[in-house]
Amino acid sequence: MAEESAALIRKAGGVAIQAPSMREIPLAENHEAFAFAEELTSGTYDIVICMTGVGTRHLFAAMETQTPLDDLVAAISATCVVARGPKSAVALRGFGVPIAVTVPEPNTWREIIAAIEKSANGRPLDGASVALQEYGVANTRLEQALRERGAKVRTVPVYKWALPADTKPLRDAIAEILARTADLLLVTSATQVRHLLAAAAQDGCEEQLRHALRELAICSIGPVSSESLAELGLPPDFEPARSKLGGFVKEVAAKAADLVDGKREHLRRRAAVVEQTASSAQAPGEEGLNTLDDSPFMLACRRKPVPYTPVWLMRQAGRYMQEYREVRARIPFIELCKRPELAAEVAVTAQRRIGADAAILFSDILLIVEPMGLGLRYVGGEGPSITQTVREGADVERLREVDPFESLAFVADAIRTTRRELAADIPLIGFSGAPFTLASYIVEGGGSKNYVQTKSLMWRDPGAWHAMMETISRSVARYLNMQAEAGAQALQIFDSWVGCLSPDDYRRFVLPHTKAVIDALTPGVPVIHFGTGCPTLLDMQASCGTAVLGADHRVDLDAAFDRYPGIALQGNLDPVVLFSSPPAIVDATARVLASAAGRPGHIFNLGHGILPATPVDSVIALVDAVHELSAN
Ligand code: 1CP
Repeated sequence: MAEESAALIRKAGGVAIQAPSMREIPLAENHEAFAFAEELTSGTYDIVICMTGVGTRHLFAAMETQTPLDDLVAAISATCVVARGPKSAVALRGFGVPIAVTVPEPNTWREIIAAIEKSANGRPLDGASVALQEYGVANTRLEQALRERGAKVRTVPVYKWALPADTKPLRDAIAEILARTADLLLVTSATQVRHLLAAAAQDGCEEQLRHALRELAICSIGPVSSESLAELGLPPDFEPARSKLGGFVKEVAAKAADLVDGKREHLRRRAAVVEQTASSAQAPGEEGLNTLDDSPFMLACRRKPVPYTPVWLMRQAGRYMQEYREVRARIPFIELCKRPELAAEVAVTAQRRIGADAAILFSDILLIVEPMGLGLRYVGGEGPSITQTVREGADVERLREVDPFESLAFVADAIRTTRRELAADIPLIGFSGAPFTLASYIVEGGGSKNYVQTKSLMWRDPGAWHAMMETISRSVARYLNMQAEAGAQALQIFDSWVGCLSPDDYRRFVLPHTKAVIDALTPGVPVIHFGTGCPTLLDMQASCGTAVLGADHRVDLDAAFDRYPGIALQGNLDPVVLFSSPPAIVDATARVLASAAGRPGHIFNLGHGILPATPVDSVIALVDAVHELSAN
């Protein structure tokens, strides 16, 4: 419909840059499908997993160009056929294929594995030969889970669309977008945008293109492409009332000026906020009140006077809270992190319930290890467990640097959703693990007591250690910048386990990397550098260029304020105080506030996260006490 769309745009007074981005792959070119058909009819497979309805139909259509449909249906019916969801089930039934296993909601790899293992008609996975139909996205997690259980897996990637044979018009369009000559992007299918990004990636300019695209007013024809755009980190600015091409272009034309102005205004305001935070010279309220920027938490990050001491608590959304446990009873932890609307609900509910002055993104520091090429599981809903750990130099080489826009887009989405649902004056904190704490998980494979593997690698092979830390640091910096861009007002770096190191080892093996991360972060977005159990490292942590330093309960807050005059401090009530009694909680809170002595730049927090057995009433009492005792 390129010509028709261009004509409509011109008719409405616009200039159309036409860039065909999709080529239909003829059915007869699907060689993967033919190879699969041959194996299928010769009885190679025990189990066939159909992931999507469209993909299943497309696979059959392609195979049918070479093999009679009856033979295909007979061959697949002789295997244990698994339908991932209702759509693939409908497609399979359409061909008359009996389904041995149907997978319950939410249809993730976990349910697929569990359904196969539970099914009476199912075959054991150990030693089974499994074919996995793919369409659009690879299912690495499922593939890995099948292999871990002893299955032989063959993926059958069958696609309908490829990049056009001639990509010159697409590349020309990319050049125009990069040169900022375009104002609006009209999207009628998400595949177009995927291909646009893929073409840019081939030319090594994907990141620049993403930046430029965020400056355009993005118009999406309907909810399906809007959802995919949001997943790609490019949420649309406009969607028409009806998903019809003519009406779409007409509505965009009518609103074009407003859309473009609105986007420019949004970018201008963002830049102003960043600048204002960076300079921190301006008194609040001078240039119109910015509720977020003038919230007590943000003022404290910049060491400005506050009406009362802001407080939030590490792990404020967690197992100590009934509301959280209810959500968790239904949904595995990783799924919860990957579903933006649920992650937002959990984060916002916790902030409101306890009355905290900031919310923290609901996620986990370990999600970044999956796109690095490692496996991640939370065993028994508790401690994390990582497979394919790094133990030596050769392992470091296969550690992948993360493109967060690609593989952690759900985090950006969770930030946008949470930001939308939070009150206008409640800042949202994004976060990541610090390079050392992440390295400790990547090497040990989980939590650790003595960090034997981590320290051994560090001392035995400093070259491999630094290479690993560099890969992690670059990934962390990009990840945090993505979070800031998605709408996080501040960024916390958790170095939870760094206290196991001597000052000399910290200086040699960790400090340069953490500093590199902080140096690479978007200027003007305050960074909170947190460690625990590491009072002897505090000077070096303070030297990394952070706006806010985490101080745990082992630190004398009064002395720390004097020692780091240019830095805000966050802390530092012992989390175990919350198990004592209401008067004892108030007393301990008053003591922490007294050691801060009303100096600007104090953010009240615990020394470490809220423990799971903490009574929620104690947490609420603590927040109230901070507000009441510190109010001017
Ligand atoms: O409100 C919030 O703070 C929730 C968001 C959040 C954050 C900031 C979670 C959810 N995890 C984290 C950070 C995190 N994760 C850290 C740094 C903070 C700290 O030092 O406490 C660390 C070390 C992790 C790793 C991790 N994830 C652990 C520790 C295990 C160990 O001993 O190595 C655990 C238990 C998790 C799982 C997890 N993460 C978050 C929650 C709510 C949970 C529990 C999962 C469940 O519901 O069962």
